Amino acid sequence: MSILTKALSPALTRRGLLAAATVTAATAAFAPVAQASTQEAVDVAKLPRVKQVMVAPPFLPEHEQVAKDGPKVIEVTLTIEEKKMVIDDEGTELWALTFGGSVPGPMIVAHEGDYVEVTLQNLPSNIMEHNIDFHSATGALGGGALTHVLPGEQVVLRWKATKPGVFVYHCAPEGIMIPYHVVHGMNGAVMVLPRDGLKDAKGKPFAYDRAYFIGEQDFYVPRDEQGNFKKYDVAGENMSDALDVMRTLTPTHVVFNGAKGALTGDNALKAKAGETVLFIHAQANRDTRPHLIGGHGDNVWEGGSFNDVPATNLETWFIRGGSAGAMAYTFQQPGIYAYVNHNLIEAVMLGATAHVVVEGEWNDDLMMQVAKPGPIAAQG
Ligand SMILES: [Cu+2]
Repeated sequence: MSILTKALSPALTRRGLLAAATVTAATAAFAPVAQASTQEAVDVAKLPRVKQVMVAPPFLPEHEQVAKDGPKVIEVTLTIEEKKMVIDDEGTELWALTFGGSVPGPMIVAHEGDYVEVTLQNLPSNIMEHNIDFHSATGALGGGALTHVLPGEQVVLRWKATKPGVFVYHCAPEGIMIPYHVVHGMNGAVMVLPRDGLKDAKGKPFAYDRAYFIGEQDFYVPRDEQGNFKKYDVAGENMSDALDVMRTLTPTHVVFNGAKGALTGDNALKAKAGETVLFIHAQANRDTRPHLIGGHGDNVWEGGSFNDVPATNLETWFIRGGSAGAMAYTFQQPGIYAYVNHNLIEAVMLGATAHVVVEGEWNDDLMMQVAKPGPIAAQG
């Protein structure tokens, strides 16, 4: 605690105390576990339980697109880790606040009608108090008030997946800590599939061959007097500097999956011509406009709801800050495609670019270089 007291702002330490009070108050006032309806508790107790192993984005946990059986309880463990990360190719450091050690946190996949039972663990080595707000859940604060955990604690929250779609989850402790935690990486996504799988715009069953989770993240890294990005020794030490940068609403980095270059080069996404790929794009804080350079948004669940008919043939689509959306494209031509935030300043200068390397046989009918670059031909 002495490190904590020295390193962090008084507001932060006070939060720890407030948090304890909040948990107690919430437990006393709502007694959420004890007061769950008996009928519901019995029903849920009879359901089969499965553990879903979390995997780091851009990958998704193993899942079925069409549910084979009835509703189940999906057990998930999210371990909160405050972790120093390098967020660009210039060695810029950030003490990220993470679910599962990655930015974004891992994707959780369920089917409509399933119950998601989350064990949220706050590692003893962490400094801060955290919680989780599931946009996919129904109930006050998305579970936020029921999930405050101090370092060394865990809590178990269960919510029913009533709405099919893709949704953000994020930490939301209280006040200024909400944006601070979110823009230090503390967010992820949930996909709730309809039990009978996705449908296209005509209502026909729709399946994907691969799915990738792209979490876009805006970072606000403080600079020193020389203009260089500052480094800190512990999580939270940048608090007052970072709040100043956040107030400008101008991010220093806008990246996919935690760092500039996290999804390019050796880490590029992969696909084959003929495959249908689902791209789930989440942004917990800020609007964005994904675009696949060389492809199209064949089917786009732009607002994220799988109850809604997907938009089709979009050139660029829009993800509202605080939401996730899904786009499916069937690749027709091999090559490297860039998947970008089509604010190209953010894509190229701030980092929001991914690459998709597509294998297959080139189709001259779709595109060919008719003449190589050479001198401008004399005008006849
Ligand atoms: Cu947090």
